[in-house]
Amino acid sequence: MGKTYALTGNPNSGKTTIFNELTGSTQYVGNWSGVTVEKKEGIIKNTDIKVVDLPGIYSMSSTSIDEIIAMEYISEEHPDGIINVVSASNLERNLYLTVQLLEMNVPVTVILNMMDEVKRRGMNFDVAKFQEIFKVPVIPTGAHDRKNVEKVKDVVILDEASTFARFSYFNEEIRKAIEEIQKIIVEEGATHDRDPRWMAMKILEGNNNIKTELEKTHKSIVGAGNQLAKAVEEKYGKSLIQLLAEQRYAFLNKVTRQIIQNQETEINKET
Ligand code: GDP
Ligand code: K
Ligand code: MG
Repeated sequence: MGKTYALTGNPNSGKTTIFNELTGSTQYVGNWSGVTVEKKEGIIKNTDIKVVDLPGIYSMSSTSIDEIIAMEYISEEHPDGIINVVSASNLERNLYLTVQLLEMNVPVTVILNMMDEVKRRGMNFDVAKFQEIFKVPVIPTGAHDRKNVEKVKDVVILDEASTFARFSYFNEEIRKAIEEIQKIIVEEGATHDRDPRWMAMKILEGNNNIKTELEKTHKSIVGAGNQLAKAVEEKYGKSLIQLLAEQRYAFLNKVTRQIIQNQETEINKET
């Protein structure tokens, strides 16, 4: 059996364009089980690698059926790799999903799309810097230049999660809370092949899917999570979801400035 890669990205990042480029005419369209959301699959041309097109999403917060489908597919079906289509011309927002994929501790390859737009706007985009920060294979591409996309079949086969310092951008209190829950998750054997640190963060965040699952079998984990989350939320007067989002964005704002030097152009032209 060949490998299976999941294709993810924000709406409008060029996911469908890349999917068509990768798979040519080998596509199969169905529905995700139980819902009427379209599920597209295909085979990467001249390989036995399957690509599953996940719904376009901005984050992994499980606030929509699309986000739930994507999160559950990645955390439970264990694809061999994630191909994350990132719009280079809307970098900071697109990276908000990328860091959350990296937080899941799964192998990620980034297709940096819309590089023609970046060039057209006169932005100076440092691809090497991007690679250095996120420690993932990066394939830059754009309209009129799709040759690079073929490289996916070689590079995603790395099969290893990035050594990117996931969670390092959260403050110490939050990291400690995550560690504490992570310890209980491991002790209780509640991971079912998912990353325990990621699960701990999701529990603190109040993720309904994971909490509902653990309520049945590992009630004490949810209890401990609620208690820790409450303490942090009361101190800051904000929800954990909000705190995590703010701290991710503070980090992404900083690194986006390192990757794109003359970023004003991006901000001015963003709609
Ligand atoms: P999806 O929503 O992520 O599936 O994105 P699509 O593949 O539908 O692309 C959204 C729009 O961007 C379409 O009009 C595409 O033709 C266009 N597009 C896709 N890739 C590129 C690219 O690299 N450069 C430019 N300029 N436009 C692109
Ligand atoms: K568009
Ligand atoms: Mg699409």
